[in-house]
Amino acid sequence: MPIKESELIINPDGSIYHINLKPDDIADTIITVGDQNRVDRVAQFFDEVIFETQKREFKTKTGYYKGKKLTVISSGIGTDNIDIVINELDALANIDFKTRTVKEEKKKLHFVRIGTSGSLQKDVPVDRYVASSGGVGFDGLLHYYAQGTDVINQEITQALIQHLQDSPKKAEPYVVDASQNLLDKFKASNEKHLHFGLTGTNVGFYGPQGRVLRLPLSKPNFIDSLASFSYQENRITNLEMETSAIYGLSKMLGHEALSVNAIIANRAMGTFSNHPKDLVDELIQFVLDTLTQEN
Ligand code: R1P
Repeated sequence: MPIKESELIINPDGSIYHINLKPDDIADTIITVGDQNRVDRVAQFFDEVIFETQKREFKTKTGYYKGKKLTVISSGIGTDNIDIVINELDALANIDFKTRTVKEEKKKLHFVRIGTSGSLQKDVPVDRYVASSGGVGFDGLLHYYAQGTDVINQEITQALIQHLQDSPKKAEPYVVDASQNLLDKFKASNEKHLHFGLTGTNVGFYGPQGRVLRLPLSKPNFIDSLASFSYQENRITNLEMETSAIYGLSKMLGHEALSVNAIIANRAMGTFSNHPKDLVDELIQFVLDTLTQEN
């Protein structure tokens, strides 16, 4: 049965609804960034850019870095945008737009998020990087998909639920592991500024990440409880707003994903980086070189 026009929305020029891309516009390795200006900061390192477009916050450039074809796309902020970006990129790779049917042979995409994030741990200071061994989602996204429960790391999820006795309503967490292949590649880099840990993802920047400006929190201890969680060698190192959804959707769709974040704030110390832009540029260069490294 063809997928209905209301579900798979194709623009008159043959591109998919929100991200405005056609199947041939993307590489198999796709870098996602939150900030649309970061697309240019990634593409400045490319040897050549062969395609670019933008619609809303979704800006894309495809090109070559050291002979490897890469796409970089901005998602904007939040897991709601990630639902759009990952589903639409997968559709470009795995749905035949002419027949509106899922292709027999599936293509595996490799997603690498280059983001910014706040550390929860004193020993993961600002100006370091964290590669997420898992995404800890408080965003609820995976609960809407039938395969959600299949891709969740139940052991860590249950340990975390037990640990978080008093968390905000409707914030039942889920934990999804990173792609082991990509994680191993980054471990092999032996980069001294790179830490590994679970990354918490939540639906807001202020209350949901325990920040108070004028509005008090319903559960003031929530962030401290995240910081004090440990299960075997796992602990939550940092918080941001996309990783859990990227990991969950990628796993359900058969893709690989890794999220690497520049630590620009340390919540435990109350500090913020003096040079966040340079830090992100250094992280971009590191990620590009690691992705093009032969094993
Ligand atoms: C919040 O300031 C935004 O920055 C972080 C958060 O996840 C959120 O998207 O990541 P990016 O710098 O990739 O956008």
